[in-house]
Amino acid sequence: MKIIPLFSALPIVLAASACATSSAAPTAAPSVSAKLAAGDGSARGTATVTEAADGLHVLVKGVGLTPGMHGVHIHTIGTCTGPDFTSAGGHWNPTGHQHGKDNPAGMHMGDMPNMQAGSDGTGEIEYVVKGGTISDGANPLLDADGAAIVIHATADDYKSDPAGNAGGRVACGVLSKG
Ligand SMILES: [Cu+2]
Repeated sequence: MKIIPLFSALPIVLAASACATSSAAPTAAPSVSAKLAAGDGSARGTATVTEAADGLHVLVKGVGLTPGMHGVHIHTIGTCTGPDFTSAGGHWNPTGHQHGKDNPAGMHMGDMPNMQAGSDGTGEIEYVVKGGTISDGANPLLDADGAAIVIHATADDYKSDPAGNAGGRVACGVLSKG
């Protein structure tokens, strides 16, 4: 009777060690992340950008936001100086288009869907920037001056050049590796 627990435990140990070995082997996909903050330095969430075959997979999680819709973009300079965050420049636009998916002359590569913040101040968007790369290719996200994620006070109308009439910049985070 005492030997049965030993035999039943053995396959679990073997399976666990095989798992640990295989998960360490593949190279991780290139990714960068940002901690978002308001002009007064308080936390406003996080962003991660992971490169895949179809482009950049962007996940932005907001906290402490005013309930309602907020424009969210990738801005072209990785500098977040409060309180207005104009230091982050305009939208990431390596292809030289106007703003917005509903603009016939659009859109910027940094244009993304609005985030709906709930009554608890949290919201989330997931979006794929098709054809985007982090460090490789002709138009990498992290060029010499980097890039930032910005959340705006109000909704992006998806067509007004250059910034969708989305109001002030209420949160900013510099994208960086690790
Ligand atoms: Cu913006």
